[in-house]
Amino acid sequence: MSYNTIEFEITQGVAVLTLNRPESLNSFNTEMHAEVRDVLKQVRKDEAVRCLLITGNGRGFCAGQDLSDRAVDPDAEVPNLGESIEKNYNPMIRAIASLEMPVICAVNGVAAGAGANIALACDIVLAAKTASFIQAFCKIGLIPDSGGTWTLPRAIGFPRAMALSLLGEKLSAEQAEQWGMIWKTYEPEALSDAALSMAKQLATQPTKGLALIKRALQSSANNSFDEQLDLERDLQTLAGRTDDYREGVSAFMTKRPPQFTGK
Ligand code: T3D
Repeated sequence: MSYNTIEFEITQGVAVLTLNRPESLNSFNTEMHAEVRDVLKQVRKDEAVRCLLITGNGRGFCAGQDLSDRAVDPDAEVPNLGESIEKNYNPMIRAIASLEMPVICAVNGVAAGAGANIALACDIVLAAKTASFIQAFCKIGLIPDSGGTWTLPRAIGFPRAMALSLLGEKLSAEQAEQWGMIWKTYEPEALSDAALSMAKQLATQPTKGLALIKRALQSSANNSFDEQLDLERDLQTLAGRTDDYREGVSAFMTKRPPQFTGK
């Protein structure tokens, strides 16, 4: 299927989704929402895909909602933003967070509004040293969405999350790395290769086990210590039944590199 607002390809077990509306810093219009939704469904269904990489074309990663899609005429009907969140943003964020494989985000430039929080919904965030993150919502009278009020305080702590959300200040990628909000920064020209090489490497790993790690860590935010111990027991039971666990142990015992199938 061909797309107008994104690029999508699958190579060596890696699905690469590139936001492609560079003239508006890859902000989301209705068409882009539909195309991203379609791709996320495909990735979920396709057993050959074992890692998803999300990035953007041009000088921005994503500037959130395309504001030119919103009524500016004072006489026009006010859009129901809750409906837009329910229909577009929440399903996208849930789809990314619950994908049973690692999701890497390569933030190639500014990530503002929902764009910043889409990155935070991914499992590993890499960024160009020149990139930045802006909780831009407050500048137009909105609140951070796309999971930002959940992910941001957990990533960098309440005081920093509150100040960034109330001030809408630009956070440089290097500062975000120092704060532990993202994994690593790269020289801009090195980002794409580094992200793809990490994605390809992850796509050769025990995908089911990685998905269970993701679930365990995500659940830890709401569980008590006791509940988390029980969850670890249950998820380890599942991990121990995978082909890749048997392969991992067998490869270790026979001193050969493992050949994981993701099953
Ligand atoms: O509405 C709902 O459905 C609810 C959900 C909301 C989710 C949200 O994401 S709300 C937040 C929306 N996003 C923003 O408020 C960010 C708006 N953009 C900016 O503040 C700035 O563009 C940036 C700080 C991101 C980058 O600034 P700068 O100076 O590097 O670039 P620029 O010149 O502002 O933008 C370049 C072009 O992209 C420009 O177009 P032009 O003048 O060259 O034709 C600009 O209008 C366009 N652009 C940037 N962001 C958006 C956009 N066009 C439409 N929507 C945008 N969000």
